Amino acid sequence: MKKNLFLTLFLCLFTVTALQAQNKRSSIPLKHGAHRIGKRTDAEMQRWREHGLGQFIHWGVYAIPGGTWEGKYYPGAAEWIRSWKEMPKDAYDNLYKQFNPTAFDAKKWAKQAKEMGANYMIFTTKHHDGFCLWPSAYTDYTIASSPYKKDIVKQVVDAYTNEGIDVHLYFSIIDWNYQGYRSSPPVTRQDSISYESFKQFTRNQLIELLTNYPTIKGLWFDGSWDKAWMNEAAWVDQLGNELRAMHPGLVIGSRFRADEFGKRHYDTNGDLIDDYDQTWERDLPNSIEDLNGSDWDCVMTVPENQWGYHSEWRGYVKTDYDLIEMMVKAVSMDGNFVINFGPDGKGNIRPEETELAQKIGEWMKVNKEAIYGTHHSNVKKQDWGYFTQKGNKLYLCVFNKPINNRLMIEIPKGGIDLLKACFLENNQEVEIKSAGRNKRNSSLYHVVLPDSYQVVRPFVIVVDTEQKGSDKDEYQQAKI
Ligand code: H79
Repeated sequence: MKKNLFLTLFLCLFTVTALQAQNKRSSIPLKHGAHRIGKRTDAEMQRWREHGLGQFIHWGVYAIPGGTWEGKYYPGAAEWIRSWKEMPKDAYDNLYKQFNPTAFDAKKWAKQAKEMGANYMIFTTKHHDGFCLWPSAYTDYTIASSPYKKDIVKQVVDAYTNEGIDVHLYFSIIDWNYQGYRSSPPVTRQDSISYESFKQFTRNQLIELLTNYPTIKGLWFDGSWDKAWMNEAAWVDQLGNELRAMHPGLVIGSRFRADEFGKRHYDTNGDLIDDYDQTWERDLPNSIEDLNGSDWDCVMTVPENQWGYHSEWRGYVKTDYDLIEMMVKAVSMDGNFVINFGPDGKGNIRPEETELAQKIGEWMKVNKEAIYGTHHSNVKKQDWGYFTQKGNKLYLCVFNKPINNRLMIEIPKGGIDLLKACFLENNQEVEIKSAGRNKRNSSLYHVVLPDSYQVVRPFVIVVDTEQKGSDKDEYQQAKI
């Protein structure tokens, strides 16, 4: 008996240690966790993956106060002003009566986004305040009740789609306007009835959006951290299935639902929920290892933390340089980068954002080949910048020009041959010189910049490469 117990204990310990040695995760059967291990492989997702650069637009009635109320400055994010103690809720909830954005021109916005180089955009159909920018049949708190009246979502979807920019719709689960909305799980019977009506309302609105705007490519959810919502894992999962069935190819990130144990983004077994990792808000990973092999995007504000229009940006405001570097860094780790814009209450995109869009667009005009459809390169990162890659082309995106004008590249034994290097900006060829081998038997090369080269902005060198003949198979394997 004792012997058996020892044997059992030993076997348990052995199994746990063996699993740990293999770094295996737990595998609890989940009904509402990830429904797929690994990336989606369909054409719609591949298209999303290749976007590189996107635009976010936060627009709603919060653009009217623009982060101030009766001369007082709201230091939080402008779209959150309703939650500020200085802002009477009643005053906020009547702002829609003044919402009349006479300068709104969706075509102008879309043209500017196109010129910036955005391949997709995300538009706030409804933020936490609950105000709908489309004429929803399920509430009166919509654009149809404002003096403006016209469907804003439709104009945005059509204008961007006509420019060849894919549209994704932002939708907040939090809804401060809907009477039945609860952030905490219902306790009383009355709460349960209210929350059921909120769930139906949410479902109706999502079906309405997919019905009204069939050309959209995805839904970008927010506010799904409410405990009440997280408690509804089975119902939300079913809703997701329903939406996907209605709209094949629909892209939904990891911020829509929790699993049955309340785990968000990555389920109890550590697997990504839904199509891409949506945790990278105002934050970038440092290395590809931080990403668990997931698709992902990063959504970034221009000032520190303002999404909706704030009339007075305080603190550091990112420059075109900062945003271009973040975009390249994201793409070098297989992510998309999305820059947020917050138009004002009249529908104008503020001059600072217009200028950024123009400057980023100028850079993209010259260097977009290094961004669109490119991916992470296995070539080891160097301090001068970031590598991206597409087929046999390796892109050296240079942000820190070395003072010796030599860009180091390290190629492991059996890797690729570097054939030819050129500036993307003018096709001018640059020399590639061998710099010997290092201790690990990797080949070192220097791409030698002309002494006369004056850096005025980040630049890209494209290197044509070829797999080494005898080692082709080995390299292919290394790539996987
Ligand atoms: O629309 C923009 C913001 O208004 C919205 N998301 C972006 C895209 C946003 N809402 N809240 N936040 C961003 C940050 C709030 C974070 C918190 Fe929480 C919610 C802190 C506590 C509750 C999520 C859940 C983070 C920690 C727990």
